[in-house]
Amino acid sequence: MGPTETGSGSSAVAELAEASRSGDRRATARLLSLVERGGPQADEVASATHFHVGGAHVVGVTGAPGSGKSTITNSLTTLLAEAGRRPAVLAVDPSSPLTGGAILGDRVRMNGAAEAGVFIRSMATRGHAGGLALAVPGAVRVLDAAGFDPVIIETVGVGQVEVDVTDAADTTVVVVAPGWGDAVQANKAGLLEVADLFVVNKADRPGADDARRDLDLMLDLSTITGRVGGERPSVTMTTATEGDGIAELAEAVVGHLGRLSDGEELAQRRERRRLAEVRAHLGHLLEGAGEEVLATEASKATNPAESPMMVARRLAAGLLG
Ligand SMILES: Nc1nc2c(ncn2[C@@H]2O[C@H](COP(=O)(O)OP(=O)(O)OP(=O)(O)O)[C@@H](O)[C@H]2O)c(=O)[nH]1
Ligand SMILES: [Mg+2]
Repeated sequence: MGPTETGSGSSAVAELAEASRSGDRRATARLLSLVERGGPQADEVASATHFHVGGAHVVGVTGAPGSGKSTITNSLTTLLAEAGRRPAVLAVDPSSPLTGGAILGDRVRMNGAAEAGVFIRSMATRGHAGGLALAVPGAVRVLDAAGFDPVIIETVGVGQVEVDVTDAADTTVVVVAPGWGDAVQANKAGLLEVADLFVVNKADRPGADDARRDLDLMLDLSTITGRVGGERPSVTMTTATEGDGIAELAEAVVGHLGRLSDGEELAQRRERRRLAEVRAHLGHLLEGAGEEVLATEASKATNPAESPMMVARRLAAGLLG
């Protein structure tokens, strides 16, 4: 921990936040480290960045392991950077411990984007106090306040996690590839419900057309009609390694934000996002308070004269009263 981090507390964080806003990428990286660690300093970062968010377009990219999310994110953000945007990438790895830091594969896959000036950060969230639900919105806020737009969150679709990430994004892109991660798998993983846009990647591989057909069929048959006023999610075919289809994907992503902004949908989604974050904080605070009460009243909690439920009720009433 550097001197500015341990020094005068919130003013040091405020200084970092100001430096980050004026384009100091090292300051941004340090703020992200504080968010990643969690605890009181993460709260300070939240306070220092909250009023400076500029409403970056937050795009979640999720899908099965190896489907090509990083390669797509690399090409997409390179394209956007070359078009004058200031993209940032948050590669979230829910399975690695905190000390994991940079994810090597992602780094290699995103070399091009880094060269084009895209800000790239890997974040491991296993062991994070409060978990993904707290760390991701905090990190997105830092990047938004630093002036990055869009902010792309890449997450491996390993279960509940990608649904949590959906909570943090304006636009959710689900990547499927021929073979594992095809439409049926995506359906099983609940990804059909969270997708605003689909990408069938590895279009150069045999089976890509089948994957697209399956996906189209499933989208047509399903009662799920997408989330923008009943809009059916579009399907873009890409060969990310060649950059094929990436311009169409960029158009679809930008177009989706446009449609969200036309109506109430964007505001509603952001309200839901805020609510989800408040809920996560509330849960975390209550959990912490509960542990504290238990630590001091453990003897009462183990008293067999009361049922565990009764003890919990009584302790909760004390907490909330
Ligand atoms: N043939 C082909 N291979 C691709 C394509 N896109 C990505 N790949 C390859 O697929 C492998 C996985 O790509 P990644 O971009 O790392 O996939 P990912 O979804 O980010 O993977 P995880 O983050 O590990 O879940 C790499 O070897 C890529 O080079 C494509 O369009 N065609
Ligand atoms: Mg990846």
